[in-house]
Amino acid sequence: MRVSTERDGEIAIVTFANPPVNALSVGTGLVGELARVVANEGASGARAIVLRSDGRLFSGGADIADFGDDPDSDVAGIRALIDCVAASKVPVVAAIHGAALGGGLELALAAQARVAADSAKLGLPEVTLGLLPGAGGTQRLPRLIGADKALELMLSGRTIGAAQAQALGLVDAVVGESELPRAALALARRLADEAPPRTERAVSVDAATIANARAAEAARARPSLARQHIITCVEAAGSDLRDGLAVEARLFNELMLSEASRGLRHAFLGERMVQRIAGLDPAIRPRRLASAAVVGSGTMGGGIAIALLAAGMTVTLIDTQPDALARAVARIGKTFDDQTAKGRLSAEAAAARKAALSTATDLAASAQADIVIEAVFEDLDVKRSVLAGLDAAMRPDAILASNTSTLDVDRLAGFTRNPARVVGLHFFSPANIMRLLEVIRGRETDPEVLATAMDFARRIGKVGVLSGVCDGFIGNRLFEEYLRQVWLLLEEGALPAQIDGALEAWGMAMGPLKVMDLAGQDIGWSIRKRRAVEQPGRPYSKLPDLVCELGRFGQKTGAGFYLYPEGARKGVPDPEIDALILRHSAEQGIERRAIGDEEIVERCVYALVNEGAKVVAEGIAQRPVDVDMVYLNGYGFPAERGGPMFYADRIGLPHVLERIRAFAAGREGWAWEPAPLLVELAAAGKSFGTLNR
Ligand code: T1G
Repeated sequence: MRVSTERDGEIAIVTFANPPVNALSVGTGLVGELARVVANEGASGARAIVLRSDGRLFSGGADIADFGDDPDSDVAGIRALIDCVAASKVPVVAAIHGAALGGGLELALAAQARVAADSAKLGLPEVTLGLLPGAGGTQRLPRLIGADKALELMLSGRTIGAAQAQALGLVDAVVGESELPRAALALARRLADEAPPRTERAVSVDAATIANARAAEAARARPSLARQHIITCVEAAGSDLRDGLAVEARLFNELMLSEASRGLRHAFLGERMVQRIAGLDPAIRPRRLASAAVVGSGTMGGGIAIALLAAGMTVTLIDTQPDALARAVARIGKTFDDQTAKGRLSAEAAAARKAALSTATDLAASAQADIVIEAVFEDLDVKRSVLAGLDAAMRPDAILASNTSTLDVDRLAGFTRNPARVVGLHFFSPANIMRLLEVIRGRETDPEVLATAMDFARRIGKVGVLSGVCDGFIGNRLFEEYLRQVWLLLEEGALPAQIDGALEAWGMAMGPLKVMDLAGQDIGWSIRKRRAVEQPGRPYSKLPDLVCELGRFGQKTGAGFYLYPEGARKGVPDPEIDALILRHSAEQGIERRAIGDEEIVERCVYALVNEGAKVVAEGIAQRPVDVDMVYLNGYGFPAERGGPMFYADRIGLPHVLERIRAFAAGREGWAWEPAPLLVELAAAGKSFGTLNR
């Protein structure tokens, strides 16, 4: 980190730097040093100050990696810096390039004026971290752009461009990036000459605005404490600035220590941590992939093509069935046209994406692609034929990826002459929407191919998580144990609506029975049949098979564990299924009992934790945080709880272990074997987080 100052005549130019995003770090001393330099320049003859930073953006805000358990040590220093800028005896002009976000924008708000490069982005995204702008933003932004617009920006956490910021009155001038230094100096000189009064403007806050915002928040499915507190802070902005700042600081500190914010901050940092491949030679640089071929134009292949086209790649969609290709091309085009209709994508951009798509019916069309992704039917013989054909047709240096979700990537690689270039890319359906992408490392996958695949994941807007080869990789392997508890709970006394209701009330986006009805119960059925052959010793409940044997595969057949009248997407409980479950319990000789929601949640969530500890110990997942990112981005685990492993840390591993042992006395043959890693960490008083490096 570095703070420097230079003079241009009587104007001081103060520059700070803290790569990679100029986070306002208290721990490294940046914030304290910057405050000292600004105060010193203001008191030693400079007639005005230009405040700028080096690097690719002005500042990404407070250093959330720094945050501990003491808000005052983490943010009070930023508030002191911002007070120093606001109280400067000479005018301060903030020169904003790249982005000014969170505390970075709050720093700029304390300046007397702001000049932005035309490419700059500005925003107060704290709410996405379960926080609120805690360094004056809730008080100064309303004074600058009005309470209504300020409230909308802080409640949404969205960023805006420089032009929109100028239209709102958030910045005073917008110039080309190369013009920024000169424009900032000119404005600083003008302010030095005019010496306008440094009074903090007042703002009128309309009571109806506050009341409406509160009502809208209360009506949300999941009201957020952060949003409620932002509304309270904006209400306080109508009073004296000092009082408002005191309200903001108090509510910020409360949020910073909240479980929800801890989980959301873990989710933010974790998404970036999992991009790192432990032990990868730093000299290995990922290749930039510009062209792709996707083989198979079904739901997955079409979704993958949309994701790649949206990332600016050219895509050749290959399928032996011309009518399937035609349907896929129509679906892809409609996806972009719908985005244009909603104002989310310009007509030009939509046209460019559609133009970047071509089709073919022969694998030879993959010859020029940088990467080829097969998304054909999940059958070993079909995969063998397609992979061998691609291996012969592709460029020797091109990457060959399989979208398989259940097959052994090493076995698939064995169908080619060059297994080193084979990697698994397990997309989640719908592939153009779901953010998770499991990158499956084969035994022989070349490290450069891995690095390129992880970088590719980031470039197409996915959260790439590296997984080793095992049945189900990370996500579905844990999901199997989660479902195992669901079947047991149904046999022991719970019913579908109670299980789904308990887990959704806890925060899961969708209950497991609904998930399986949506995905298709037949998918689970075929996996259980395969596993019954491959792993005969593994106990399985017959209950889901009984439902499948009735041809009840879920939404797609109008009935699964729920009924879907007239193809409705929202299922309704079916007394027939309840009766089937009760009959099944009786046939198993199980005396059903009332099961509380808490037990349902503990058994299902701790099943994820326990299996997560096993996949980490086996090296299938690199770190516990990788398991968290899989569940947050692919399985609807509530972000406020940070993921299974983070959640277990927050509960305390000794307690989690104790509860698993209590459940382990369950049914014969279904005993839970607590994961050795969980036992070891609990005994040592450590957390899973200590393994996240
Ligand atoms: N704190 C700590 N580390 C951060 C960070 C931050 N605010 N922002 C980014 N990083 C790290 C990130 O983890 C990654 O680390 C590297 O920087 C590059 O990030 C007082 C309390 C700025 C738009 O919410 O939106 O201010 O993996 O890959 O794609 O009221 O980062 O390299 O080790 O995302 O170019 C509010 C969060 C904080 C903005 C850059 N600010 N950051 O995107 O790079 S709370 C935010 C971003 C606050 C005040 C409150 C983006 C970016 P590593 P990256 P990028």
